[in-house]
Amino acid sequence: MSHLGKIMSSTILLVILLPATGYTAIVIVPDPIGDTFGSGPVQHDIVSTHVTLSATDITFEVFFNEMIAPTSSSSDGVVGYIDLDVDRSSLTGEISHVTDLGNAPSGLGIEYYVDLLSEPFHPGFVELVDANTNTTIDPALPISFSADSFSVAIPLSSLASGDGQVDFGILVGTVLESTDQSVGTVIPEASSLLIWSLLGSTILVGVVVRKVRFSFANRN
Ligand SMILES: [Ca+2]
Ligand SMILES: [Ca+2]
Repeated sequence: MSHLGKIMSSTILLVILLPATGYTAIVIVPDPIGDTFGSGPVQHDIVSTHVTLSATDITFEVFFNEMIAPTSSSSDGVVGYIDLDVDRSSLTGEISHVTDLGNAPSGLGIEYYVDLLSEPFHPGFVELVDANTNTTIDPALPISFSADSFSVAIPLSSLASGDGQVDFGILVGTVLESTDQSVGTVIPEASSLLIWSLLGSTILVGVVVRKVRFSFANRN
């Protein structure tokens, strides 16, 4: 498939749709190709992360530069974490997996994470974990795989903030090592050029394209 993230390298695209009830925000966070930092023969390389926020769920779809598979069906399958900083404060929550196991600090203080390492224990499902207590609060979030992506939907009712406006970090790799990471947010910053409207049935009302730069300094 074609990745919008490939086309729009180094940009974030935010599209706001306003249906008659509720809303949907789609955030696309591109990631450079060839920026993996592992040393093994298989380097899972994130191309982009698409986050869809609806009235009931926040869905993460992560696209790769190569064919992938779940770890339940391949020894080279994708493992990793989706880190969630639901109050958007690094002062609360726990250190993120991106900071702990990646190649650059995330600046996140995470309250929850999705654990892809749990997928082999119940193929097709992953666990949502409370980062503060390290206890599983949802043992069966469905995860779907395409040839080059995976997708997980998290019910907002499972998160303390409930609005789904979060900072997030994606850390991926193999069972041997971490290989790539990406960090983003699902709400626009104050400086963003957001055109906002409260018109009725589903209308495209705003597009924000904001230049971003990612830094991947090696850990010491
Ligand atoms: Ca990448
Ligand atoms: Ca936090």
